[in-house]
Amino acid sequence: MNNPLFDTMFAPHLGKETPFLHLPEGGVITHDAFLRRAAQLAHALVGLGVRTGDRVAVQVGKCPDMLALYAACAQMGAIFLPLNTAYTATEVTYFVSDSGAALLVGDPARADELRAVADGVGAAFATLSAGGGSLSDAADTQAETFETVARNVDDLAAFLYTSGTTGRSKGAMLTQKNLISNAVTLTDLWQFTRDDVLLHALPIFHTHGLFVATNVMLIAGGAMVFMPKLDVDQLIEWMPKATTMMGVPTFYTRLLDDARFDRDLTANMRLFISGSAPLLADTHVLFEQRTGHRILERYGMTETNMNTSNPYEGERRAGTVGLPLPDVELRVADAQGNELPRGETGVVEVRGDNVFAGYWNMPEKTAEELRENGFFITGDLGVQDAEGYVTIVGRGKDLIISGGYNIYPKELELILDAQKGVLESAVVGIPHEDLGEVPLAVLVPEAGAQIDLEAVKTAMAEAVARFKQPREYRIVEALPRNTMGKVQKVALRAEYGA
Ligand code: MLC
Ligand code: AMP
Repeated sequence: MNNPLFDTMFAPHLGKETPFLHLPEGGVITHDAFLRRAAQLAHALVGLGVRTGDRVAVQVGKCPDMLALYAACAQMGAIFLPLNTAYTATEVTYFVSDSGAALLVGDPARADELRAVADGVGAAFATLSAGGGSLSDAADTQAETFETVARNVDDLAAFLYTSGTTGRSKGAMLTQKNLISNAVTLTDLWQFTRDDVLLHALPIFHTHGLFVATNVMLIAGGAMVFMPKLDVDQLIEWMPKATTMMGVPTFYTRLLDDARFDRDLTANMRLFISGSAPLLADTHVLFEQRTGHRILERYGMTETNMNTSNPYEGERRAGTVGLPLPDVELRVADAQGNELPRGETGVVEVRGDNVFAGYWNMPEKTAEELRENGFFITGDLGVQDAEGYVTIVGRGKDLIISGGYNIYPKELELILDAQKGVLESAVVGIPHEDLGEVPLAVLVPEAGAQIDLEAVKTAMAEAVARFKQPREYRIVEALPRNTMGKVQKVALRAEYGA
């Protein structure tokens, strides 16, 4: 194959007038039309000076052209780097600068702010949105075919930034092989075919919405109802015309909160898949009682794509993330990497074609998490039972997952510690009915100082996306510490969690 990613996922659909994207606001984009658009965008990227191997950073709202930009990058061998639309200019500056992106594509509504970001780090800038933008306009007049650039399975296809326990985000480098192998495995395991219609209400800047949902549908040749965001009314309207859905647990709890969501409404559906955060066993049970469907839970992460899945045909066990995928080796190990016997709790490690190539420009971070023998240390604590089912029992890494978005306390603590009057801080996740967890900040004032909480919140809002900002603040005299002097987050969670 010339370009394995493009040739596996996209090229087979050339000339096919079958529906690919159903747009809830009206209209359908066929597979062929989508690919013709991708070719136009590839020409437009070349026109902006983007070359094979360059990073293309994209922070735009979910729209067909953004997805076509992913296909365009694949066809021309550029590295697609999607960014959460909630990120502030400060956050985007870091990603564009750290990745050395050649181009930043931003939303026209934030053009001034984002152009300044690009200018500041020497990247080109263009706009794109559902309503158009300079990149869309440039693409409109281009040829609808593009000569696919030859690539290798080990060439990089995408960067996804993932925050870290040190507070500094790391660019996870994903190769063509990583994406292809996982998508092929999942399509087969979950029995996706060209007859499937997937309800797609996830963002497309993360693994879940982009690589799990979209890549699987591309391999299968099916269609997606391409919704801009989660909207329960829209899901309910489209459910009778769809066959499958993928979502984070919040999708399922919100559907269950709606009386219209029942057995009749889901009669045409064959599969509901959940992941990115723990699905409560209660939600699983309630869902089955209401609809007769057992949610299929799977487990993965940015660096590895998907690692485990409950079976399609066998028993889907509530509270577990299922079995290791057919081509993924999974072991539960101690901190030194010694494999533990089945039934014992330890750190989940995985190895296979799904595992990323390392963190961009961070060889020491890569070496900390990726063993020489190829096993990636997920940082998740798990246990595997005699039949192979894996249960994630906690996290060895200090991480909060809110509505499927990751929040690393360290990133927030560094900001809080730098505020006037703050001696030190700790951020912990507290339970939240809708989002699973949300961050709470505990602040200790310097001796004799007053903390101006409004000023702290303003500084936080300037620095990080809204979803990361602590929902609550507490000011205390001292943080609980163990005898080693380490802050006891367990104690803080116990105190404030209720
Ligand atoms: C939105 N808000 C959130 C939030 N999403 N706050 C905390 N956590 C979140 N996840 C805030 C906004 O800032 C805003 O704040 C308010 O909520 C309303 O915004 P919204 O956009 O209208 O929210 P809503 O549509 O309700 O979004 C919630 C959500 C969404 C859960 C539907 O966050 C979502 O689609 N999450 C999916 C994330 C995902 O795809 N994760 C996969 C990662 S990949 P205010 O104060 O301004 O009102 C991965 C690997 C794997 O983890 O295994 O899949
Ligand atoms: P991310 O870094 O955004 O890719 O998030 C990956 C993390 O999400 C994993 O390391 C897990 O902690 C968590 N995760 C993903 N899927 C599940 C799941 N089904 N159950 C529990 N945790 C999950």
